Amino acid sequence: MQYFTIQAASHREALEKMKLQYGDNARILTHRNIRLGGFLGLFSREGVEITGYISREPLRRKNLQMEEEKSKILENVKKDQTLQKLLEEIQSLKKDLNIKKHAANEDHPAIREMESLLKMNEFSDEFIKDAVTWMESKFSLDELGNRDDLHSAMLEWIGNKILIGSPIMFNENQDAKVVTIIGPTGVGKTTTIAKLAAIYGIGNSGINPRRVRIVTIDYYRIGAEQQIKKYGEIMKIPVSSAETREDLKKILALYRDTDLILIDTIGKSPKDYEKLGEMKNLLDVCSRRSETFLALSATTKASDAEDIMRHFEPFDYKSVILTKLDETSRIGNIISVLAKKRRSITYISDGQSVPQDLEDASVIRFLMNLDGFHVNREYLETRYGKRELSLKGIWS
Ligand SMILES: Nc1nc2c(ncn2[C@@H]2O[C@H](COP(=O)(O)OP(=O)(O)OP(=O)(O)O)[C@@H](O)[C@H]2O)c(=O)[nH]1
Ligand SMILES: [Mg+2]
Repeated sequence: MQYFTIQAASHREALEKMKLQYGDNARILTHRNIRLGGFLGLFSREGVEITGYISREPLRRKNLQMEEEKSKILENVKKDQTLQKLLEEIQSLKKDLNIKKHAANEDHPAIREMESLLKMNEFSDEFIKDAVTWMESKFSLDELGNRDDLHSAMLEWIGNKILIGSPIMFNENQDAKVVTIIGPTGVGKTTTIAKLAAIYGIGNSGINPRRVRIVTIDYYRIGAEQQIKKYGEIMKIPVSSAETREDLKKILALYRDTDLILIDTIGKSPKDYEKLGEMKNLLDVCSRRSETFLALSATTKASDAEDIMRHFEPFDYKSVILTKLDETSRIGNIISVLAKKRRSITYISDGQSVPQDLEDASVIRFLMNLDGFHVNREYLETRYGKRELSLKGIWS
Protein backbone atom coordinates (compact mmCIF):
# COMPACT_ATOMS: atom_id res chain seq x y z
CA MET A 1 0.00 0.00 0.00
CA GLN A 2 1.27 3.48 -0.81
CA TYR A 3 1.42 6.02 2.08
CA PHE A 4 1.81 9.76 1.92
CA THR A 5 2.46 12.79 4.13
CA ILE A 6 1.30 16.27 3.16
CA GLN A 7 2.05 19.55 4.85
CA ALA A 8 0.11 22.71 4.18
CA ALA A 9 -0.84 26.04 5.75
CA SER A 10 -4.37 24.89 6.53
CA HIS A 11 -6.42 21.74 6.65
CA ARG A 12 -8.30 22.80 3.57
CA GLU A 13 -5.13 23.36 1.62
CA ALA A 14 -3.83 19.96 2.74
CA LEU A 15 -7.00 18.27 1.49
CA GLU A 16 -6.78 20.06 -1.85
CA LYS A 17 -3.17 18.99 -2.24
CA MET A 18 -4.06 15.42 -1.33
CA LYS A 19 -6.86 15.27 -3.87
CA LEU A 20 -4.68 16.81 -6.57
CA GLN A 21 -1.76 14.46 -6.01
CA TYR A 22 -3.50 11.19 -5.15
CA GLY A 23 -7.06 11.52 -6.45
CA ASP A 24 -10.35 10.20 -4.99
CA ASN A 25 -8.80 7.06 -3.53
CA ALA A 26 -6.66 8.94 -1.00
CA ARG A 27 -7.69 8.25 2.61
CA ILE A 28 -6.60 10.27 5.67
CA LEU A 29 -4.99 8.40 8.60
CA THR A 30 -3.70 11.18 10.89
CA HIS A 31 -3.99 14.90 11.20
CA ARG A 32 -1.87 17.20 13.38
CA ASN A 33 -0.93 20.84 13.77
CA ILE A 34 2.76 21.65 13.09
CA ARG A 35 4.99 24.64 12.64
CA LEU A 36 6.23 25.23 9.11
CA GLY A 37 9.47 26.85 7.79
CA GLY A 38 11.57 29.31 9.79
CA PHE A 39 15.07 28.91 11.06
CA LEU A 40 15.90 27.24 14.39
CA GLY A 41 12.36 27.78 15.50
CA LEU A 42 12.36 31.38 14.43
CA PHE A 43 10.06 32.80 11.75
CA SER A 44 8.08 29.56 11.52
CA ARG A 45 4.30 29.57 10.68
CA GLU A 46 1.44 27.42 11.91
CA GLY A 47 0.42 24.62 9.56
CA VAL A 48 -1.06 21.14 9.37
CA GLU A 49 0.27 17.76 8.43
CA ILE A 50 -1.84 14.90 7.25
CA THR A 51 -0.75 11.35 6.59
CA GLY A 52 -2.70 8.81 4.61
CA TYR A 53 -2.69 6.03 2.12
CA ILE A 54 -4.06 5.22 -1.34
CA SER A 55 -6.96 2.84 -1.15
CA ARG A 56 -7.62 0.31 -3.89
CA GLU A 57 -11.36 0.53 -3.40
CA PRO A 58 -13.11 3.62 -4.66
CA LEU A 59 -15.25 5.34 -1.99
CA ARG A 60 -18.66 3.87 -2.30
CA ARG A 61 -21.25 6.38 -3.41
CA LYS A 62 -23.95 4.46 -1.59
CA ASN A 63 -22.12 4.83 1.73
CA LEU A 64 -21.90 8.51 1.15
CA GLN A 65 -25.60 8.73 0.35
CA MET A 66 -26.44 6.75 3.46
CA GLU A 67 -24.30 9.06 5.56
CA GLU A 68 -26.06 12.05 4.05
CA GLU A 69 -29.50 10.49 4.70
CA LYS A 70 -28.51 9.68 8.24
CA SER A 71 -27.42 13.19 8.99
CA LYS A 72 -30.60 14.57 7.39
CA ILE A 73 -32.74 12.30 9.59
CA LEU A 74 -30.78 13.28 12.68
CA GLU A 75 -31.24 16.92 11.76
CA ASN A 76 -35.03 16.43 11.37
CA VAL A 77 -35.26 14.56 14.64
CA LYS A 78 -33.58 17.50 16.31
CA LYS A 79 -36.02 19.88 14.63
CA ASP A 80 -38.98 17.65 15.61
CA GLN A 81 -37.85 17.61 19.20
CA THR A 82 -37.77 21.38 19.23
CA LEU A 83 -41.23 21.52 17.67
CA GLN A 84 -42.55 18.94 20.10
CA LYS A 85 -41.23 20.95 23.00
CA LEU A 86 -42.81 24.09 21.61
CA LEU A 87 -46.12 22.26 21.14
CA GLU A 88 -46.05 20.93 24.67
CA GLU A 89 -45.44 24.40 26.00
CA ILE A 90 -48.32 25.83 23.95
CA GLN A 91 -50.61 23.06 25.16
CA SER A 92 -49.74 23.56 28.78
CA LEU A 93 -50.28 27.32 28.36
CA LYS A 94 -53.66 26.66 26.74
CA LYS A 95 -54.61 24.29 29.55
CA ASP A 96 -53.57 26.89 32.07
CA LEU A 97 -55.68 29.50 30.36
CA ASN A 98 -58.65 27.16 30.17
CA ILE A 99 -58.39 26.27 33.83
CA LYS A 100 -58.33 29.96 34.63
CA LYS A 101 -61.32 30.61 32.35
CA HIS A 102 -63.11 27.64 33.87
CA ALA A 103 -62.38 28.71 37.40
CA ALA A 104 -63.55 32.21 36.60
CA ASN A 105 -66.74 30.98 34.94
CA GLU A 106 -67.61 28.18 37.32
CA ASP A 107 -69.23 30.31 39.92
CA HIS A 108 -70.71 32.80 37.55
CA PRO A 109 -74.31 33.52 38.56
CA ALA A 110 -75.46 33.26 34.92
CA ILE A 111 -74.28 29.66 34.79
CA ARG A 112 -75.87 28.83 38.12
CA GLU A 113 -79.09 30.43 36.91
CA MET A 114 -79.04 28.46 33.67
CA GLU A 115 -78.38 25.28 35.61
CA SER A 116 -81.50 25.78 37.71
CA LEU A 117 -83.52 26.68 34.62
CA LEU A 118 -82.50 23.40 33.01
CA LYS A 119 -83.31 21.55 36.23
CA MET A 120 -86.72 23.20 36.36
CA ASN A 121 -87.37 21.92 32.84
CA GLU A 122 -86.42 18.46 34.08
CA PHE A 123 -83.39 17.91 31.91
CA SER A 124 -81.38 14.95 33.17
CA ASP A 125 -78.35 15.51 35.40
CA GLU A 126 -76.12 14.18 32.65
CA PHE A 127 -77.55 16.61 30.10
CA ILE A 128 -77.18 19.55 32.51
CA LYS A 129 -73.58 18.61 33.25
CA ASP A 130 -72.77 18.64 29.53
CA ALA A 131 -74.56 21.96 29.10
CA VAL A 132 -72.62 23.56 31.98
CA THR A 133 -69.28 22.32 30.68
CA TRP A 134 -70.16 23.71 27.29
CA MET A 135 -71.13 27.10 28.72
CA GLU A 136 -68.00 27.30 30.85
CA SER A 137 -65.72 26.69 27.94
CA LYS A 138 -67.64 28.65 25.32
CA PHE A 139 -68.43 31.93 27.04
CA SER A 140 -66.14 34.64 28.33
CA LEU A 141 -67.04 36.47 31.52
CA ASP A 142 -68.33 39.38 29.43
CA GLU A 143 -70.55 37.16 27.32
CA LEU A 144 -72.00 35.52 30.40
CA GLY A 145 -73.25 38.93 31.43
CA ASN A 146 -75.63 39.08 28.47
CA ARG A 147 -78.57 36.97 29.52
CA ASP A 148 -80.53 37.12 26.23
CA ASP A 149 -77.54 35.97 24.21
CA LEU A 150 -76.85 33.19 26.69
CA HIS A 151 -80.46 31.98 26.54
CA SER A 152 -80.48 32.06 22.72
CA ALA A 153 -77.18 30.17 22.56
CA MET A 154 -78.42 27.59 25.06
CA LEU A 155 -81.68 27.07 23.14
CA GLU A 156 -79.67 26.60 19.97
CA TRP A 157 -77.40 24.10 21.72
CA ILE A 158 -80.48 22.17 22.89
CA GLY A 159 -82.15 22.51 19.49
CA ASN A 160 -79.13 20.96 17.79
CA LYS A 161 -79.59 17.88 19.92
CA ILE A 162 -83.21 17.33 18.90
CA LEU A 163 -83.59 14.99 15.94
CA ILE A 164 -86.76 15.15 13.85
CA GLY A 165 -87.89 12.06 11.93
CA SER A 166 -89.60 12.17 8.57
CA PRO A 167 -93.37 11.60 8.58
CA ILE A 168 -95.06 8.67 6.88
CA MET A 169 -94.25 8.46 3.18
CA PHE A 170 -96.36 6.32 0.95
CA ASN A 171 -95.01 3.63 -1.32
CA GLU A 172 -96.54 4.99 -4.52
CA ASN A 173 -97.46 2.20 -6.96
CA GLN A 174 -96.21 -0.44 -4.57
CA ASP A 175 -97.54 -2.52 -1.72
CA ALA A 176 -99.34 -0.71 1.09
CA LYS A 177 -97.21 1.10 3.61
CA VAL A 178 -97.34 -0.64 7.00
CA VAL A 179 -97.01 1.46 10.14
CA THR A 180 -96.93 -0.11 13.60
CA ILE A 181 -97.12 1.72 16.91
CA ILE A 182 -95.65 0.05 19.96
CA GLY A 183 -95.20 1.31 23.50
CA PRO A 184 -96.11 0.96 27.18
CA THR A 185 -99.73 0.71 28.38
CA GLY A 186 -101.99 3.72 28.19
CA VAL A 187 -99.62 6.12 26.43
CA GLY A 188 -102.03 6.83 23.58
CA LYS A 189 -101.17 4.28 20.90
CA THR A 190 -104.78 3.56 19.89
CA THR A 191 -105.70 7.25 19.95
CA THR A 192 -102.70 8.05 17.73
CA ILE A 193 -103.63 5.24 15.31
CA ALA A 194 -107.13 6.73 15.09
CA LYS A 195 -105.67 10.20 14.48
CA LEU A 196 -103.37 8.95 11.69
CA ALA A 197 -106.22 6.95 10.17
CA ALA A 198 -108.42 10.04 10.12
CA ILE A 199 -105.74 12.40 8.79
CA TYR A 200 -104.75 10.12 5.93
CA GLY A 201 -108.00 8.20 5.43
CA ILE A 202 -110.52 11.01 5.44
CA GLY A 203 -108.26 13.59 3.86
CA ASN A 204 -108.70 17.30 4.09
CA SER A 205 -107.47 20.45 2.44
CA GLY A 206 -103.96 19.72 1.26
CA ILE A 207 -104.16 15.97 1.80
CA ASN A 208 -105.88 13.59 -0.62
CA PRO A 209 -107.71 10.74 1.08
CA ARG A 210 -105.79 7.47 1.04
CA ARG A 211 -107.07 3.92 1.36
CA VAL A 212 -106.33 3.15 4.99
CA ARG A 213 -106.87 -0.06 6.97
CA ILE A 214 -106.45 -0.63 10.67
CA VAL A 215 -105.29 -3.88 12.22
CA THR A 216 -105.38 -4.48 15.95
CA ILE A 217 -103.40 -7.15 17.70
CA ASP A 218 -104.85 -5.92 20.98
CA TYR A 219 -107.34 -8.75 20.86
CA TYR A 220 -107.59 -10.32 24.28
CA ARG A 221 -108.16 -7.23 26.32
CA ILE A 222 -111.82 -6.53 26.87
CA GLY A 223 -112.86 -3.28 25.35
CA ALA A 224 -109.65 -2.75 23.38
CA GLU A 225 -111.02 -4.05 20.13
CA GLN A 226 -114.27 -2.13 20.60
CA GLN A 227 -112.35 1.11 21.18
CA ILE A 228 -110.63 1.02 17.81
CA LYS A 229 -113.62 -0.51 16.01
CA LYS A 230 -115.71 2.42 17.18
CA TYR A 231 -113.22 4.84 15.61
CA GLY A 232 -113.23 2.70 12.47
CA GLU A 233 -117.01 2.83 12.22
CA ILE A 234 -117.11 6.60 12.58
CA MET A 235 -114.39 7.07 9.96
CA LYS A 236 -115.66 4.25 7.74
CA ILE A 237 -112.27 2.62 7.88
CA PRO A 238 -112.22 -1.19 8.14
CA VAL A 239 -110.65 -2.59 11.30
CA SER A 240 -109.41 -6.20 11.49
CA SER A 241 -107.91 -8.08 14.37
CA ALA A 242 -105.05 -10.55 14.16
CA GLU A 243 -104.35 -13.13 16.81
CA THR A 244 -101.69 -15.17 15.11
CA ARG A 245 -98.88 -14.73 12.64
CA GLU A 246 -101.05 -16.43 10.01
CA ASP A 247 -103.90 -13.95 10.66
CA LEU A 248 -101.57 -11.05 10.23
CA LYS A 249 -100.02 -12.50 7.06
CA LYS A 250 -103.47 -12.96 5.54
CA ILE A 251 -104.59 -9.45 6.42
CA LEU A 252 -101.44 -7.91 4.98
CA ALA A 253 -101.91 -9.88 1.77
CA LEU A 254 -105.59 -8.91 1.60
CA TYR A 255 -104.88 -5.19 1.96
CA ARG A 256 -101.76 -5.16 -0.13
CA ASP A 257 -103.32 -2.83 -2.69
CA THR A 258 -104.35 -0.16 -0.21
CA ASP A 259 -102.14 2.80 0.73
CA LEU A 260 -101.66 2.43 4.45
CA ILE A 261 -102.08 -0.35 7.00
CA LEU A 262 -101.91 0.91 10.58
CA ILE A 263 -101.17 -1.70 13.23
CA ASP A 264 -102.29 -0.98 16.79
CA THR A 265 -100.52 -3.15 19.35
CA ILE A 266 -101.07 -4.36 22.87
CA GLY A 267 -99.84 -1.95 25.51
CA LYS A 268 -97.01 -3.69 27.27
CA SER A 269 -95.21 -3.11 30.45
CA PRO A 270 -91.64 -2.81 29.23
CA LYS A 271 -90.67 -5.27 31.96
CA ASP A 272 -93.03 -7.99 30.77
CA TYR A 273 -90.38 -9.70 28.68
CA GLU A 274 -92.49 -12.75 27.92
CA LYS A 275 -95.39 -10.78 26.43
CA LEU A 276 -93.00 -8.49 24.59
CA GLY A 277 -91.37 -11.57 23.09
CA GLU A 278 -94.75 -12.98 21.97
CA MET A 279 -95.68 -9.70 20.35
CA LYS A 280 -92.33 -9.44 18.62
CA ASN A 281 -92.82 -12.93 17.25
CA LEU A 282 -96.19 -11.91 15.82
CA LEU A 283 -94.98 -8.61 14.41
CA ASP A 284 -91.96 -10.22 12.81
CA VAL A 285 -94.36 -11.21 10.02
CA CYS A 286 -94.29 -7.65 8.77
CA SER A 287 -91.06 -6.33 10.28
CA ARG A 288 -89.40 -6.00 6.90
CA ARG A 289 -92.23 -3.93 5.50
CA SER A 290 -93.27 -1.99 8.54
CA GLU A 291 -92.16 1.35 9.84
CA THR A 292 -92.42 1.08 13.60
CA PHE A 293 -92.90 4.00 15.98
CA LEU A 294 -92.50 3.95 19.75
CA ALA A 295 -95.19 5.94 21.57
CA LEU A 296 -93.75 7.65 24.62
CA SER A 297 -95.63 9.90 27.01
CA ALA A 298 -94.08 13.31 27.67
CA THR A 299 -94.86 12.80 31.35
CA THR A 300 -92.41 9.90 31.68
CA LYS A 301 -89.43 10.39 34.00
CA ALA A 302 -86.06 10.47 32.16
CA SER A 303 -84.83 7.25 33.77
CA ASP A 304 -88.12 5.44 32.97
CA ALA A 305 -88.08 6.71 29.39
CA GLU A 306 -84.56 5.34 29.00
CA ASP A 307 -85.68 1.93 30.31
CA ILE A 308 -88.70 1.90 28.00
CA MET A 309 -86.57 2.73 24.99
CA ARG A 310 -84.12 0.01 25.87
CA HIS A 311 -86.80 -2.64 26.34
CA PHE A 312 -88.49 -1.83 23.04
CA GLU A 313 -85.22 -1.79 21.11
CA PRO A 314 -85.72 -5.35 19.73
CA PHE A 315 -88.65 -3.97 17.72
CA ASP A 316 -86.20 -1.84 15.80
CA TYR A 317 -88.42 1.23 15.93
CA LYS A 318 -87.64 4.02 13.52
CA SER A 319 -88.64 7.00 15.58
CA VAL A 320 -90.71 8.19 18.56
CA ILE A 321 -94.23 9.62 18.78
CA LEU A 322 -94.38 11.88 21.82
CA THR A 323 -97.83 11.79 23.42
CA LYS A 324 -99.59 13.77 26.15
CA LEU A 325 -97.46 16.84 25.59
CA ASP A 326 -100.49 18.82 26.78
CA GLU A 327 -100.12 17.26 30.22
CA THR A 328 -96.73 18.77 31.01
CA SER A 329 -94.68 21.83 30.29
CA ARG A 330 -91.49 20.12 31.39
CA ILE A 331 -90.00 18.20 28.51
CA GLY A 332 -86.30 18.32 29.35
CA ASN A 333 -86.61 14.70 30.49
CA ILE A 334 -87.60 13.49 27.04
CA ILE A 335 -85.19 15.75 25.15
CA SER A 336 -82.32 14.49 27.35
CA VAL A 337 -83.07 10.83 26.81
CA LEU A 338 -83.70 11.12 23.08
CA ALA A 339 -80.47 13.07 22.69
CA LYS A 340 -78.56 10.49 24.69
CA LYS A 341 -79.99 7.63 22.64
CA ARG A 342 -79.77 9.63 19.39
CA ARG A 343 -83.40 8.87 18.59
CA SER A 344 -85.69 11.11 16.57
CA ILE A 345 -89.28 12.27 17.16
CA THR A 346 -91.69 12.29 14.27
CA TYR A 347 -95.11 13.20 15.68
CA ILE A 348 -96.40 15.02 18.73
CA SER A 349 -99.77 14.26 20.30
CA ASP A 350 -101.03 16.96 22.61
CA GLY A 351 -104.62 16.08 23.45
CA GLN A 352 -107.37 13.53 23.22
CA SER A 353 -109.22 14.98 20.23
CA VAL A 354 -109.15 12.82 17.13
CA PRO A 355 -107.69 13.88 14.78
CA GLN A 356 -106.92 17.50 15.71
CA ASP A 357 -104.38 16.83 18.42
CA LEU A 358 -101.59 15.35 16.33
CA GLU A 359 -98.85 17.31 14.63
CA ASP A 360 -95.50 16.87 12.95
CA ALA A 361 -92.68 17.24 15.45
CA SER A 362 -90.48 20.30 15.04
CA VAL A 363 -87.44 21.60 16.90
CA ILE A 364 -89.02 24.99 17.35
CA ARG A 365 -92.10 23.50 18.98
CA PHE A 366 -89.92 21.84 21.60
CA LEU A 367 -87.86 24.94 22.22
CA MET A 368 -90.96 27.13 22.54
CA ASN A 369 -92.33 24.62 25.03
CA LEU A 370 -89.42 25.11 27.44
CA ASP A 371 -90.20 27.10 30.55
CA GLY A 372 -88.48 30.27 31.68
CA PHE A 373 -86.23 30.95 28.70
CA HIS A 374 -85.91 34.37 27.12
CA VAL A 375 -86.86 33.26 23.65
CA ASN A 376 -85.88 35.19 20.58
CA ARG A 377 -88.47 33.63 18.36
CA GLU A 378 -87.31 35.40 15.24
CA TYR A 379 -83.78 34.10 15.72
CA LEU A 380 -85.00 30.55 16.36
CA GLU A 381 -87.16 30.71 13.26
CA THR A 382 -84.21 31.74 11.11
CA ARG A 383 -82.19 29.00 12.69
CA TYR A 384 -84.71 26.15 12.56
CA GLY A 385 -87.25 27.38 10.02
CA LYS A 386 -90.80 28.45 10.72
CA ARG A 387 -93.05 25.69 11.92
CA GLU A 388 -94.31 24.07 8.80
CA LEU A 389 -98.02 23.65 8.33
CA SER A 390 -98.69 21.12 11.04
CA LEU A 391 -101.17 18.31 10.77
CA LYS A 392 -103.03 20.10 13.52
CA GLY A 393 -103.27 23.27 11.44
CA ILE A 394 -105.17 21.38 8.79
CA TRP A 395 -107.97 20.52 11.17
CA SER A 396 -108.30 23.50 13.45
N1 LIG B 1 -104.08 14.41 27.49
C1 LIG B 1 -103.88 13.50 26.56
N2 LIG B 1 -104.50 12.33 26.63
C2 LIG B 1 -104.27 11.43 25.65
C3 LIG B 1 -103.39 11.68 24.57
N3 LIG B 1 -103.37 10.60 23.77
C4 LIG B 1 -104.20 9.70 24.33
N4 LIG B 1 -104.75 10.19 25.46
C5 LIG B 1 -105.67 9.55 26.38
O1 LIG B 1 -104.96 8.56 27.08
C6 LIG B 1 -105.84 7.47 27.36
C7 LIG B 1 -105.22 6.18 26.83
O2 LIG B 1 -105.16 6.28 25.43
P1 LIG B 1 -105.10 5.02 24.48
O3 LIG B 1 -104.98 5.52 23.09
O4 LIG B 1 -106.16 4.06 24.77
O5 LIG B 1 -103.70 4.43 24.96
P2 LIG B 1 -103.04 3.08 24.50
O6 LIG B 1 -101.57 3.30 24.45
O7 LIG B 1 -103.68 2.55 23.30
O8 LIG B 1 -103.37 2.19 25.76
P3 LIG B 1 -103.31 0.60 25.86
O9 LIG B 1 -103.85 0.05 24.60
O10 LIG B 1 -104.15 0.32 27.05
O11 LIG B 1 -101.92 0.25 26.09
C8 LIG B 1 -107.16 7.79 26.71
O12 LIG B 1 -107.99 8.35 27.67
C9 LIG B 1 -106.79 8.84 25.68
O13 LIG B 1 -107.86 9.72 25.38
C10 LIG B 1 -102.76 12.97 24.53
O14 LIG B 1 -101.95 13.30 23.65
N5 LIG B 1 -103.03 13.83 25.55
MG1 LIG C 1 -104.60 0.73 22.89
